[in-house]
Amino acid sequence: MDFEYNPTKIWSTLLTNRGYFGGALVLNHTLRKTGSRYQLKIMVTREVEADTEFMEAFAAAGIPTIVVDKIEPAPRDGKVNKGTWEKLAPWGMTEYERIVLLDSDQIILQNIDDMMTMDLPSGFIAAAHACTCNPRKVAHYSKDWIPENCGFAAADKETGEPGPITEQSPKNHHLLNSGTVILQPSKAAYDALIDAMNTHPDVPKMMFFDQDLLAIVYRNKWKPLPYTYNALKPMRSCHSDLWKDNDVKILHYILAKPWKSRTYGDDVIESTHKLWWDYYAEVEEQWTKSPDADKRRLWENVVVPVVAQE
Ligand SMILES: [Mn+2]
Repeated sequence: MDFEYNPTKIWSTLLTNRGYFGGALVLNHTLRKTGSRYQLKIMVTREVEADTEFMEAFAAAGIPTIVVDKIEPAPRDGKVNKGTWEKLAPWGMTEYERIVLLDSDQIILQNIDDMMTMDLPSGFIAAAHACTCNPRKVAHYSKDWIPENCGFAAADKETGEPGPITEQSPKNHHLLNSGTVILQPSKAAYDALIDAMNTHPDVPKMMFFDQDLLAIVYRNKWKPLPYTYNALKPMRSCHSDLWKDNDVKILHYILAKPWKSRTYGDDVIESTHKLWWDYYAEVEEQWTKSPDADKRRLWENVVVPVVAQE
């Protein structure tokens, strides 16, 4: 390594089990490949920490881990809405000046280090809108998830810049996707989030957990990022007038995960899986041709079982 990573600013993603590990390796690979000066540290749950072989695989990958305690809302009527609430943990990591949360089903196509220095008002987060077009007509999504109400409908088709969020905006314009989030940790911000998680009346019916909570707590306090920082793969079709392949910095494989199948459709959306598999092949080569027998064993035991082999 000919440089030291900036110790005060990191990329982070959450893993709760082995299932997304192939994704996380490809994410890390693409961060390195696009020359980031910042390090990815993976948040792992206590369950992951107890999986010795899995933890060996992180070490073999050269990816530091941060163990996070369980985070879940207080029970309401005896029921707990279980979900990815540990994605809120970084707000409490005040040893860092800035953390950029990424999802392990994302890949980085262009250097994104500008996210580490991008201007962010105190008390704000930055994220891209949620796409509420619901092109697949997922039945349990809200009835007002139709293209006319989507936040990306207000984006500038030429520049890709998001439209302003105002009180006149349709209510979906206040929704964000938490696959990419820029945040500045602070005890007060963390406490406010945890308090909202434990007390806000909407929490029991939240389908997207941290994402839904962030949209409420940070309403009018989040800076919309261009779609290029969190390009949701279906948008290549439902926002084809906005999407430019060459502008995409972060591609987000929401819904069907590329690692679940080596075959995929040749349509506008699923054909994006080829990119993931191309980068995966590079990671595979590094591990399977490694002189380190332990690394080759870990590949077989930890990665191969969670990535489609045909
Ligand atoms: Mn995701």
